[in-house]
Amino acid sequence: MSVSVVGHSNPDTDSVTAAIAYANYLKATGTDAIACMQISADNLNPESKVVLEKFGLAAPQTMTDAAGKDVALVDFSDIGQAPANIGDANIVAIVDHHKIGDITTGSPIFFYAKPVGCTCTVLLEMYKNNNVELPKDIAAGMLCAILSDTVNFKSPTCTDADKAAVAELLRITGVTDQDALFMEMLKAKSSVAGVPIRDLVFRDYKDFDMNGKKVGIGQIELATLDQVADIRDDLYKTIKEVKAEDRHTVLFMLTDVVKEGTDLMVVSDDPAIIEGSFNGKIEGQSMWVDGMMSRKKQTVPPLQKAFGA
Ligand SMILES: [Mn+2]
Repeated sequence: MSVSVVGHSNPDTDSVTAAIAYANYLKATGTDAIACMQISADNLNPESKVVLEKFGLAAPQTMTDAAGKDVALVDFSDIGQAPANIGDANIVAIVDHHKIGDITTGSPIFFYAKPVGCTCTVLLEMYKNNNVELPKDIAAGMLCAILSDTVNFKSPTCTDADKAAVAELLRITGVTDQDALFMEMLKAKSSVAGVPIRDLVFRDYKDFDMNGKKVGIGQIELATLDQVADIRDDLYKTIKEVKAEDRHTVLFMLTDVVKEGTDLMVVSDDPAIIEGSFNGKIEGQSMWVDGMMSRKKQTVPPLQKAFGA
């Protein structure tokens, strides 16, 4: 049985290209493998679509049920992000760059994780350490994944290892303009044209329990805030509705990747606690937070502290 290599649910470019890159690695080292993802190709996010098309990579095969399969996980190790029936699968390997999740195994497996910005950075190291030939098209996919996960090196999750991996992948692929490639991906990713407002709010959204208060935080990354100028009022109206459902606070991060900051839309029972968390003043619908790029690293921790969670 070949190994199905699969990334997390609602896959991003790292989960898609890491599945392709690790499946190729396994095949090159004598284990039959297939790249998979938990959605159909039609439902790929716009950024990954552009990446696959641009470099002529085939979309991974759809796999939503892991029962009875040999599987390798990339870019996650949480049951909640796994295909259905992961408990009835035979997990043979995990390659990741997140905190260790709640997946357990009945026997020893290959487990390789590093605190770097992207799974593809870890995979490149594996290719190099084991002298496995890396095809140009797959290298290009890996390059895009690192630029995406690290927001072109601007995310605080980016490490020197990610930068070194990008330098190496630029050399392998012959891509000369890293910033232009990133902007092309960013424009695809941040395109809001024709997207229903509620879908936009929930495209990258998480609820958090902060000391018993439900706090929702959504984020979209933009090449410029002008992209949402026409829909700001509709966005605000929608997050007010989401807040009214049962939440203490809803924040919506309009992150300007070029200016490296976030226009933070705020609807809260206690706006002062939000202002205090980020040392700013809400003017109208939002407050500008200079340098805020990462929900995980920069938005959630100060809030948790302020809420006493
Ligand atoms: Mn990742």
